[in-house]
Amino acid sequence: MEITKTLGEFIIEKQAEYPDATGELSSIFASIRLAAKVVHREINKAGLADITGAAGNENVQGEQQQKLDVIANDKFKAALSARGVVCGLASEEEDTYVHFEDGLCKNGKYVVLMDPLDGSSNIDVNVSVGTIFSVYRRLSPIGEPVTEEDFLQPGRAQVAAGYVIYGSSTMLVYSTGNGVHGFTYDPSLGIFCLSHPDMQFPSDGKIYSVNEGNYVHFHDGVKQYIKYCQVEDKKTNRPYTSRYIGSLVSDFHRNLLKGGIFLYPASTQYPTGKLRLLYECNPMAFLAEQAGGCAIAGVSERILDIKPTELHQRVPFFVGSENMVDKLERFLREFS
Ligand code: AHM
Ligand code: MG
Repeated sequence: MEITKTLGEFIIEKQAEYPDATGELSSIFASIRLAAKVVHREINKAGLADITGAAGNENVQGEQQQKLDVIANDKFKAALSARGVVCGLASEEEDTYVHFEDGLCKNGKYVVLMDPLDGSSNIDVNVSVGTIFSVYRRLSPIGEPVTEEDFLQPGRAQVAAGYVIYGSSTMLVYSTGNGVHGFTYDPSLGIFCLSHPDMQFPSDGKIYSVNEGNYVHFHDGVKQYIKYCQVEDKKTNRPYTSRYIGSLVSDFHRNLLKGGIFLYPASTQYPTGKLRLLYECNPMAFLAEQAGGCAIAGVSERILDIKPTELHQRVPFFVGSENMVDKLERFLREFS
């Protein structure tokens, strides 16, 4: 890969387009970039845990080995609290939101919500996982402690969102509301390089991603749509291909590049869906819409318009290529 631009250079260049920019958002990206590198390093030696001591066991120094999702949470929290720009964090790994009280942080304008290591059950079997993040401007007055309201904003209010995929390569993909850009990590140089400028969801695709093992638990509209994906029809390129990794970031990333739809519907097991609105669905929906795709929770229910009511709220989640999501929505409407 020819290195044209690093993530740091790209962010500075973008910042220059906004004369009033203070550099605070760039500073948040610097924190995320740094923590992502550390997590990349930890994930890549995860297999060694079996040799050096698995999570929950003691290592040779007599210290407890931490699980990787806890490590990732700690690394991102430390990086984000170090620069005085973020005043609070809500994470899938924390029971409630964290207020960064120290020094400059209380004057920070932003809150960050994240899933530090999504799909972490896949680590033991060497399958890709990801970090998902989302940035909002705080609503509470600067200088005061953050409140839950700062975190319960609709996804539409996101200032930035993105993910890091720890896959065959590690990549950081993000948007600040001006398109979606992807950077591939070169571990030998320790830098993220612009590799996927202005990513666009193909408007159509032929991949559907869903845990079909749960088929019997789905509602009729979803069942009928899955059948539609499987029926042969040359004009519409069906049957579609089924691809499901079980790591949201990886399933989303593949569909973004190739065109497709990801479904995590409500079911009898998960009556309101499994995925978390604030840490998983909102950031992915923001990226999807920025890339010309769609994200809905149901008929006429765009993810980004939902007003959250609790931090760990779950919602049904359908995201992907515009025409595929439209088609699904028609099935949901017809068979509701
Ligand atoms: P996690 O946050 O506990 O890792 O769970 C989220 C993951 C997503 O990455 C993935 O899309 C989904 O759970 C897979 O769930 P299932 O195994 O039920 O198909
Ligand atoms: Mg998760």
